[in-house]
This record gives sequence, structure tokens and C-alpha cells, in this order.
Amino acid sequence: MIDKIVMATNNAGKLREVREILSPLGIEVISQREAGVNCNPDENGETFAENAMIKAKAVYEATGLPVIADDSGLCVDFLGGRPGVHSARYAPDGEKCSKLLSEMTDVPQEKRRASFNCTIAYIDDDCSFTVSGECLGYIGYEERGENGFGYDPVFIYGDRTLAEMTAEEKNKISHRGAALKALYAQLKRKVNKDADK
Ligand code: ITT
Repeated sequence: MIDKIVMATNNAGKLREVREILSPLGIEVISQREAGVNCNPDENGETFAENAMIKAKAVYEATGLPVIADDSGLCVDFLGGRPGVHSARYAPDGEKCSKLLSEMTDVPQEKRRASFNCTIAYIDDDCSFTVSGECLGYIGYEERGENGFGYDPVFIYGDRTLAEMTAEEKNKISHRGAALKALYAQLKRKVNKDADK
């Protein structure tokens, strides 16, 4: 099994969650900065998968080590899927939730459905692939909770926002948790295949 992976990200919240999920499985995740790479490629893809691959490739080319990159975002039904792949650029951190709430004033409960989506790209010397995960919920009417990052205070799953959940609770139901579960299954298959060669 791969025991050390570089994560191509500048987002501390993502890095923390990926570490929490993969380290109990025996995979050490180091940040691109810890790997000595400082890069922020232009995320000009039209899909989460394209952008995840752009980020993973840039760091793989710089390090030659196994790399993962996460491209994720919030898709709101009422907004025709926005902010989607533009979630990071929608507003500065600290203003994302308030801007979204202001776009959703007076929108009734039944029209507030939304999904968090996450695609993770993986690259090493002999393969590259993407895996995805989704978390379905809806947008609340106010910010609630102190945990998590990004849009967590306005995204309701069940009867709580993701920011009201512990890290462990969020990771069990989140888009990122689902994508990482699929990644782990793929890596296990790859190891078994290599062992059969
Ligand atoms: P990197 O590209 O460096 O990884 P980024 O923040 O720019 O970091 P993205 O381009 O993938 O990442 O943008 C995704 C945005 O969607 C992110 O900045 C958050 O605002 C939001 N987001 C993604 N996952 C989230 C989560 O689990 N909870 C809350 N917001 C999330």
C-alpha cells in the first residue's frame, strides 16, 4: 500500500480533513508546502475532475511522488448549480456564507436543496485516476456552528449544519469522506494487482 502521499492544496481545511481520514488507514499525507513545492496552477477546467487533475499534475511534475488533489464545491439547485467549480472564487473567505444567504433571501425551504461535491485526482508513476463523492443537503437561513470551513455554517445535513458537527461526524457523511473512501478502495485494488504481477 502507498504509505506517503503529497496533497496538492493550499487549503488548510481540506488538508486537515484528508489527514484525519487517511492517517488511521496508515497513509501519511504531507502538504505540497512540506514537499517543498509552491504552486497554484490556473484552475481553468470546466469540471471538478479537470481541475483536480490540473492541480495533481502540477505537483506530481514538481515532486515525482504520489500526489492527490481535491477539487470541490457547493452546487445550489436554486442558483442553477452555482457556485459549483467557482466556489473558491465566489467571495473571499469570511464572506462566502453571507453572500450566499443574501442570494437566497425569501427562497422557500423546498427550493433550497444543494450538494457538496468533491473529486480527488490521484497520480503516481504508473497510473492516474479520479474518484468522486457527494453530500446532499440544503442551504439554511443563517450561519450556524464554528467547526469546519468554507460553506459549512450554511449547509444543513439532517438537522445540523456541517459546522455544528464534530470532524468525525462530518467526515462520515461528507463529499470528501465519500471520495476518500473510493480512493482507498482503488489504491487497495492497485496494490493487489501489483502483488499478482
Ligand atoms: P486548493 O485548490 O488549493 O485545494 P481551494 O480552496 O482553492 O484550495 P477549490 O478550488 O477546490 O479549493 O474550491 C473549493 C471551495 O469550495 C473551497 O474553497 C470551499 O470554500 C468550498 N468547499 C469545498 N469543500 C468544502 C467543505 O467540505 N466544506 C465547506 N466548504 C467547502
